[in-house]
Amino acid sequence: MGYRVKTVSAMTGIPRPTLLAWERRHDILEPSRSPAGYREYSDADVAALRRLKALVDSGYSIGESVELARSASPPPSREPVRAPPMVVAEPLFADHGLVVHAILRALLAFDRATADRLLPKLGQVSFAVAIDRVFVPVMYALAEKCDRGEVSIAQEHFVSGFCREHLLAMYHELGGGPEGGVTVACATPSGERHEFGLLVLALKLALAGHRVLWLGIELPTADLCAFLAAQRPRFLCLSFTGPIAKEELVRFGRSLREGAPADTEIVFGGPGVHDHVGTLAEGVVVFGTVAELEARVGRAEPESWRSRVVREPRASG
Ligand code: B12
Repeated sequence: MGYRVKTVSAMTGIPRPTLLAWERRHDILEPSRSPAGYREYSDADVAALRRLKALVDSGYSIGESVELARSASPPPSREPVRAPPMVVAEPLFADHGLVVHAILRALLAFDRATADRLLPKLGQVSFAVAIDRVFVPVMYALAEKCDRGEVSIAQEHFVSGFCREHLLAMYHELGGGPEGGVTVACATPSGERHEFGLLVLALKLALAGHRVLWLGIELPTADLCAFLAAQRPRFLCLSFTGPIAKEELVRFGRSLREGAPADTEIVFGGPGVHDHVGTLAEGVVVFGTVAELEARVGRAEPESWRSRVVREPRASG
């Protein structure tokens, strides 16, 4: 025994005519019929309709929602399925997992058009949500596939290039964060081309109101030192993905320290230096997480205040 259309409409919040139109036009469900010919919906049908409704509420057209649900779900079983207990209210964008899966799937097939079509809906969520719930999960899902040897180099470049492009567009839109905030320069050292983690970090700092100078990848040490001496940022953040021995890291930290102004804190982080978390030398520290770094930068005094203190003439006595 299943649910009648009126009940399903009340359970899902989809008006009866809309539900019947979706069913007719998009071939989404095939409810069974009672002996008297009435439609009868199963728990699985109700669950599927709820997912579609959540996607439509998030801004997708019904056609896109159906495409998303199809690309992310296993083929529907003909057997009646016991659905999980009902959830009364679906939070907005509840189905971001579907979006992540569908975007990755499209990109792995080099189908940028579909991935782009799915992304504009992100206009409805904040940058922070887009980073944490879409781009980072897409990259972690790619990383897992990479580690299992399931993706080609071309696929890896295509997916990471797509994410990088969108994150850099966010950085551009934020203007690198407000003038007068604590200045944080971000780069990777020579030989390190992985920049995605650093980009995430840079965006989070800019979103938190700090001033981020994005220097990009593979900065030679001498150029970094010249930059630090001239620009005097409050923090320099370097990201390491490839592993590096502690002694070498300490040596590198010290050489940067010698070339940097005394009030620039040097911060290292990333998977390559996770084993060395802690203070490496005076003014050189390895942080394990972006949150720790955010907390540290948050405690530093704003640049505008610092420059006032430095530049304001002293009252003569
Ligand atoms: C994407 C990718 C690439 C892209 C990078 C694109 C780009 N523009 O960034 C490209 C194609 C360029 C690339 C190249 C290579 N890659 Co690669 N790559 C990856 C992949 C799939 C994902 C990495 C990623 O972006 N992760 C997602 C981010 C969000 O995570 P994350 O970096 O850890 O960052 C988080 C934290 O660590 C932290 N964090 C990061 N930095 C910092 C800094 C500070 C200060 C703080 C506080 C925190 C912090 O914040 C982030 C958010 O939480 C990984 C797979 C894997 N398992 O990781 C391989 C992987 C990292 N690559 C690997 C290798 C070997 C290479 C190559 C050498 C391959 C080759 N033979 O050419 C090259 C060259 C690398 C080089 N010279 O630097 C290996 C590294 C193995 C190792 N331990 O050395 C991995 C693990 C793949 C594997 N299983 O073999 N790669």
